[in-house]
Amino acid sequence: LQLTQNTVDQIQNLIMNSKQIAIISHANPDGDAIGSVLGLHLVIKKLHKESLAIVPNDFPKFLQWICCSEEIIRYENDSKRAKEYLMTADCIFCLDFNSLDRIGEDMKTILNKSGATKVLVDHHLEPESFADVVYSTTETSSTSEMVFDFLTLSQLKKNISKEAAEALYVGIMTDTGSFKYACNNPKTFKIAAELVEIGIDPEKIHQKVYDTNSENRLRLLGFSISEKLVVLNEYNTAYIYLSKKDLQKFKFKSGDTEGVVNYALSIENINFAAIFIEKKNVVRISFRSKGKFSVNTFARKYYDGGGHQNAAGGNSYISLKNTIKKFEELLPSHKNEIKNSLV
Ligand SMILES: [Mn+2]
Repeated sequence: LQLTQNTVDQIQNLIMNSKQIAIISHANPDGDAIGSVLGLHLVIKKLHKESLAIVPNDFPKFLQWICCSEEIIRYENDSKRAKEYLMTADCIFCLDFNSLDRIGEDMKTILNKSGATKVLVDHHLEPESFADVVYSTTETSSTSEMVFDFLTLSQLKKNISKEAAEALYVGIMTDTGSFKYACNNPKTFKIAAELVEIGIDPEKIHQKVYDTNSENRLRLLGFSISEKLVVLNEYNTAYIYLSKKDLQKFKFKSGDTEGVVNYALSIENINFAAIFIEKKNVVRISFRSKGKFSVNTFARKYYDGGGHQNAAGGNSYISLKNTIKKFEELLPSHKNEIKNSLV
């Protein structure tokens, strides 16, 4: 499922020959979801083609400065318009997700009903086979990088404006934790350099994404580390847990817990980290690891989730307390794997 010239041509033909193009991404969109969607959306708009970007629900404020982000439809708030568009679209780009479960029940139903040609561009492991054209690889930093890849190999590259380049840079920057992980490939840096050549200002983008903490968010981070961090040295594991009450106390907004789990992983000799966040009817869990220990496998096996080898997510439908209890009970059987993850 690597990118071949044939796939590139297919994608280019779809863009050029479609009257109505939809671009969608996963629920709780992150920087790469919004960055890849807007990067492609801006290129298609520049071609004077009709494009509508749709995501299941709201996305954080630190992504809302990106050009045309105000045009993105949240399915949750505007389902009628989104539904109509998806049903009549010629082509739907599905960016940055490997399973239709990631877009929610309602959007999933519409996507299955729509007669549009579906194109999947994604860097998660084991993609479901719902798309007609697939560009899937894990050998990349991000979906934004993959969008740049196929635009570069097509004749559409010249349509990447400074604004589109900014969007794609946000995706690459956020999915690599500012070039900290998932960027061992020189190509990622070459693309970043090309985006700078197009005219983006990386320093400004970094500030806009990372230096926009609310006071509440920063205090929630402090609280998470000082009060809600559990370190299990015996298992080279650390986790943070936040209850609904904790979140309310700090007036939680979507995106506020983004990256918090990485602080648990940053402890010396900790190879496995998790954060448990109590939501309405579910405990959302994010996993991170250093080295070989696959949190993708772990999340798939126990938490109806998945993602990447070193970053994955899942859900638990029992109480927060029992979720943590169950998690701690799983650790002994993975003790050596976690311990030797970096060996
Ligand atoms: Mn991504």
